[in-house]
Amino acid sequence: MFYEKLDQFPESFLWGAASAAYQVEGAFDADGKGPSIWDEFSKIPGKTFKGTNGDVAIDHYHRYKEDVALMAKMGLKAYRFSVAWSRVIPDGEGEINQAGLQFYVDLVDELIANGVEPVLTLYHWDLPLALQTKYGGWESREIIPAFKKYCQALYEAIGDKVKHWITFNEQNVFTAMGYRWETHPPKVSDLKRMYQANHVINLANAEAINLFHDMLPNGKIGPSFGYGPTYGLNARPENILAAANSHEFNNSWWMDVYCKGTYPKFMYKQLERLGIAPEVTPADHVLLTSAKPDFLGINYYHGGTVRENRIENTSETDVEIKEFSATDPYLMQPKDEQAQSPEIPMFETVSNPHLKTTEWGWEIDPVGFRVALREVYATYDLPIFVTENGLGAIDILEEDGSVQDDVRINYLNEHILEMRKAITDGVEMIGYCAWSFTDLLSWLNGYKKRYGFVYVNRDDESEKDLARIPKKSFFWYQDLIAQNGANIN
Ligand code: BGP
Repeated sequence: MFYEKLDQFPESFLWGAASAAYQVEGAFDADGKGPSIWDEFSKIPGKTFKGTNGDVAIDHYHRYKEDVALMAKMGLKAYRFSVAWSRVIPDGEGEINQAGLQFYVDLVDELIANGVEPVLTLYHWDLPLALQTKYGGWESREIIPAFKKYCQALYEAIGDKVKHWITFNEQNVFTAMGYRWETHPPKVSDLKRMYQANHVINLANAEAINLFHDMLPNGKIGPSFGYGPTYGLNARPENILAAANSHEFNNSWWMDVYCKGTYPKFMYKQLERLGIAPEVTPADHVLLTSAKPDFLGINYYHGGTVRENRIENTSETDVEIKEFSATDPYLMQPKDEQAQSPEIPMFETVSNPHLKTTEWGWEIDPVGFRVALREVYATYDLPIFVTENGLGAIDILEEDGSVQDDVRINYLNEHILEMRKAITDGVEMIGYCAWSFTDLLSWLNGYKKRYGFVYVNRDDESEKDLARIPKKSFFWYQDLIAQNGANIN
């Protein structure tokens, strides 16, 4: 679709940036906080890049006022952050730790006082360790009342001060990494258990949404999903069918449950055939269909390209097959002993010959962003909040104290332009949070892979002085916000 002139961004559009508790806060045992599964996992030798962890991270817990002051200076309209469950309820289900809860109340107040709208994520992967030990984490339904209690504590303490709430961050990613690929806690490699845990999370998500609507009828709540469009390698009908399979496998498996309360049929039947489908009781069905999100959070990094499954495909052999990558949470490709995987008969993931990649091998696909926004809006008819999008890169602090991150500026510019086109197409959007505001800990890539508008002076070996230094992209985004994106053409 070509336009002579693009629509303006809505006046109320929330230009934001995002983070997650474990990646920024540090203070891992301060003021009564209990351990999370990440506090334990990151200490296991060989599990994270150079053994990095979030013990100190960028010490946002102690420096949040300085960080919020920088947000205000930038003119940021929204800041998405997550709450560490074990800071609020150290063992996940017992007494509330008032000091931990107070940190988030103070953060929210500080943001509001500085004209920045807080956007709160309830769960960004740092499950209280006690719940993992006691119940086996998300594999047990016994965790659901604990999650509800935690949500209730936040709904009560923060209430209408936060308008947009996120339930789960990238359920597709943390279940795959944690229960299939063993690259996140609880380091399980078992598909049946993965789909079971995923189902329990769906139930917890539905409970959290229903409770929210009861307690805070003026607020908005929804999940944040790691969405990527799936392309067929070319117009071969077999490859188009493979792309449809991949779409169901990678996207609809979660999005349909969030929005319609049911699992997509072809994928469910495929899992049943393999004996790994989750058990859905009639009561589950009632719960899942009763909980409706008010908007959809979309995290966009890249999609994937597929061709006909490797069992039937005999004609196309000259393309590059995607290798399994332990640090790319999206569209991983099973091989060897993982070959008994449900996607083997469905599709095969290949490199896209039209796309360049980042230093970490992630495809750069701004048009895919527009495709994603349109697909989601056309299918589910809910407003979209982009809750993550950004470029991980190695940034250099120059001798003159500047960081010339033009590569990031180009990346964001191209993606925001496609978002503007999607709005012109007719997609209803609430806002856009770049990942991330400051540099922060990458789960598996330490402090080397940076995303922020603000450089943080630390590396994998040393905390240095943790100084905050605005990068060139900081001033670029500041200018963009001041013009409400009118300069992005
Ligand atoms: C998303 C996560 C974020 C963040 C981002 C970048 O999947 O929700 O928490 O980590 O990816 O990922 P990475 O740090 O692996 O490059």
